[in-house]
Amino acid sequence: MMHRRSLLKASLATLGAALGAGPLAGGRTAAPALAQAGGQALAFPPGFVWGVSTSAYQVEGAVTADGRGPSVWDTFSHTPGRIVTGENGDVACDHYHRYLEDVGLMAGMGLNAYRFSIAWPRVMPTGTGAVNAKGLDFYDRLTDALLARGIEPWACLYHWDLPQALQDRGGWTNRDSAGWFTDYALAVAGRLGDRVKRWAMLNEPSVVAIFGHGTGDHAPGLRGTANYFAAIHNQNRAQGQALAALRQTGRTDWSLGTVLTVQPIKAAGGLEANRPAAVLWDAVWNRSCTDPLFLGRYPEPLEADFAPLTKAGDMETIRQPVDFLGLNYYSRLYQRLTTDGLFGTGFDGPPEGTRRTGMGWPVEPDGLLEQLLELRDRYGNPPVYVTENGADYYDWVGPEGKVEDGERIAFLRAHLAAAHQAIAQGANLKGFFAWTLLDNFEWAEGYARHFGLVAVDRETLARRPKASYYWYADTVRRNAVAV
Ligand code: GCO
Repeated sequence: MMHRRSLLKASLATLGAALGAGPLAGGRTAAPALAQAGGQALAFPPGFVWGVSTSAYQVEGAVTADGRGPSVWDTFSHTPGRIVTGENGDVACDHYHRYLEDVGLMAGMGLNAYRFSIAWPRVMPTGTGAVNAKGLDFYDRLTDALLARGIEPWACLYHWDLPQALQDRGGWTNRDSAGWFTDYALAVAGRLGDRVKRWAMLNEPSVVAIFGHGTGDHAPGLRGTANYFAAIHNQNRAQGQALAALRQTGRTDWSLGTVLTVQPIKAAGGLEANRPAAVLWDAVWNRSCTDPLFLGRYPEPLEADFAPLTKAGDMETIRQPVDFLGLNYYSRLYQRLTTDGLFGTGFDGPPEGTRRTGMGWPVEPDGLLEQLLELRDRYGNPPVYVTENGADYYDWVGPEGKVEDGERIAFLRAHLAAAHQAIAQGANLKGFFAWTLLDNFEWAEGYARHFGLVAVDRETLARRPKASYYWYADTVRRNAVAV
């Protein structure tokens, strides 16, 4: 590990010098000269969408402002022992008050899209019933600010911050949740839909089900497979019901989709003995969401478990046409058999020699290619946007006070090259959103993890663009990645 770090540090100095990252001079950034290692630039198709993604609880802060109600993440992060660092999202990046500066940072990169999430507890403080107009006003202001800078708003309706009042009624384990979500979705789209055209229903329902309801590592901290199955099925139903309801409004200028985490799952150590663990985990993590949405059925290993939860008409509700699929890709997942895992399987490491991010996640850009081709082949090649890809690294501050995050640049460059290759092989990939704009509240890890293109000083909340910010701006400007 030490060895790898120091090697990278050396190569960083070279890269940093080549980048010559300059200060952010209001408005669009003057693109620094890019290192042309091989001198080759991989061009993306015209109209390729370039953006960044964030989520409400991770950046907004202002958790009691303008009538916002508590969410499960407020409760969870304020429960001792739940967050590794003992921190919470009360302040986060204060994006709620600093959104104009943040939109300026995005404009400085020349982005044409911003994926953010809407906090349900701002819009409906207790989850159902009357709309809190002041809460929606924030997204109204944000939308207008984005459009004024030529950035298309991509709104995700749910990124994990369920109103606590709904959790008190069973949350996603309650079948009524599909109706609650649909009413909320209609209220939001009704207010913003004259300007927001891109709507994603959920973010990573399988992660909510696995870590929030199965292992208890995320809010609301429930455990056990029964909670997992209920949370998957009801989120799938909520997603389908809301998609259908939004479509029934007859708005033809809306593009409706959802965001899933889909990662290739492999048997740890390449061992035959671990193959059943990989097959099962593929069903638990990926296919419990993708198969019902695109194929109208649950994956074979879990069919019998979902059967008692599935009422007449459910699968028709869940199987909805989508105008796009948002793919969040980070790395392959390696699974082994173990007696103490949620499903008798557990996470294992990648093959020896695989590089890792600060978070310990494998760096596997070829896994993105593999995943995009699987979506092409298994699900009829739907229009896909990579809605999250990025990495946590320890950020070096160079001699001139610049954040020299060459590892993040290398990570993104390699993944964009893989994305380019996937398009060349016929994958229907239409855009890429880096995770993420700002260093932010990384769930159970608190603020210890840094995925941002922009650093945020935890004392002053001052924003400082990293080298990756300037590199991404240059990539966006060229509509091509230099490799
Ligand atoms: C997720 C979420 C993001 C995370 C990011 C890094 O995938 O977990 O969508 O909110 O912060 O993925 O872990």
